Amino acid sequence: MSSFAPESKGTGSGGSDASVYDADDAEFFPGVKKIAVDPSAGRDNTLVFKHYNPSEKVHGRTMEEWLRFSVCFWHTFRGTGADPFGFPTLVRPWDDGSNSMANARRRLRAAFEFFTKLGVKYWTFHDRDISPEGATLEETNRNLDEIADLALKLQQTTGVKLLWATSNLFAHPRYMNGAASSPEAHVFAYGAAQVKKCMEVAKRLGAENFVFWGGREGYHTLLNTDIRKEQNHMAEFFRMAAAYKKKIGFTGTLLIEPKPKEPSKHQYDYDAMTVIAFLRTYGLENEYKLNIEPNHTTLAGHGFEHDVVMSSAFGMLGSVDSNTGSPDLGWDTDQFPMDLKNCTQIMRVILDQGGLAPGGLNFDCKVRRESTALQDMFTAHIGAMDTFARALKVAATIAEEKLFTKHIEDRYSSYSTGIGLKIDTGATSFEELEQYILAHGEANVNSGRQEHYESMFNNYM
Ligand code: XUL
Ligand code: CO
Repeated sequence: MSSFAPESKGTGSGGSDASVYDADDAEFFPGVKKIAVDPSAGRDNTLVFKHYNPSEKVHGRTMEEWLRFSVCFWHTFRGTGADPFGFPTLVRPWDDGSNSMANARRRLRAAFEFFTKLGVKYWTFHDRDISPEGATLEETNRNLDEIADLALKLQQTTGVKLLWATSNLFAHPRYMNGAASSPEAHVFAYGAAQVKKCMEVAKRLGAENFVFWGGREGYHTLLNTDIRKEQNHMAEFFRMAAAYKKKIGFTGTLLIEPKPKEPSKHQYDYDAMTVIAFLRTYGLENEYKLNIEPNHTTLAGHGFEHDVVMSSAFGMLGSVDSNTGSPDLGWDTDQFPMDLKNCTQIMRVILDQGGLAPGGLNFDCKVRRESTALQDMFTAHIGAMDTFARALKVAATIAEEKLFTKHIEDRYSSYSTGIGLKIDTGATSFEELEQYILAHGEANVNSGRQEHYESMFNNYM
């Protein structure tokens, strides 16, 4: 099972001899074959799929079609385990820690070997994660083009596709006060130039979506901030991005990813309903959908599935950054989703809306800084994929049995006839409703039966 030695010891194996991985036939995960499907494997074998079988049909489609898993490059191939209190712990043998193009190439080749062995069909990246920023925009763009050439080649040879690309508009010091919401026009222009290039690269790589996460689009103090001006500028930025998409014939869906805080104290794209209201305020609701990340949803004080449910209800769910926070910590821990009930709630929504394509389930997750072995990268993804495969099956049973549908229909049945139907179809008035109450008197309110619904949900687990 564990053929990863000596890397499986974890820290300390990276660095100086990274160049051995420059050879064309270099193997980054020696000894790991394509992860197998083996439901009968022992419970302590966490390096096989026990539930996820890509070609297995559930509810009319294959698991692969429903789940559309994607690995994110930034956590899995750029994550170092560094935190505000400690140095990097995740030292990968092919990564010499430098900003060189050679290192960027090695990381990318390692990533595609990982995607292939894991058996996912999609990946996602930030422009600055895959290729280093240069001294000028020209140099930066040249670096990105060169790495994109390699990415295209690797995509073609492996069949792995790009779920989405995004621009990192938050790490460089120029973006410390925001990008599209920066108080300085020069910074706004820099962000626009960066997104323009990234969208061109996304198009070249056949990206099915393009994401905007407003890393520092928000404020730290209202004392120095003109919030209406900043949001007007953000809307202008989004308007230009949509126009440029059409101009170059990029067909991917544009997605905005809500998050309430971190790194800014308050971020403008607070949660799903805030973003939907923003898009409608500025007439952009037909150009964008949402990329929902449950850890962001819980940071906003909502339940895990809340924003997935809300955005889907309004026809705005585009994709999911499927991760989780730690229920007992109040920050963005980006953990792998391993909770069957939570994942079932997400899959119920995806089934109900008929799928997530062209979006997918992107693992915007990082292994813990203490999970230092190379096999932890595999185990983490396999565990989350298996959880979602089980969740898909449970959600399919719930959908097929229609018990929840029937119970909810019953709960709202008073809107199917008489005065209820008139309310439901917008065919009545305050005067008529007053007459109704004068004729019928007090309402007889039914039990909400929350515990009944919770027990019913438990019965499916
Ligand atoms: C940050 C986050 C980002 C976006 C892409 O919390 O989720 O990684 O998904 O920029
Ligand atoms: Co995310």
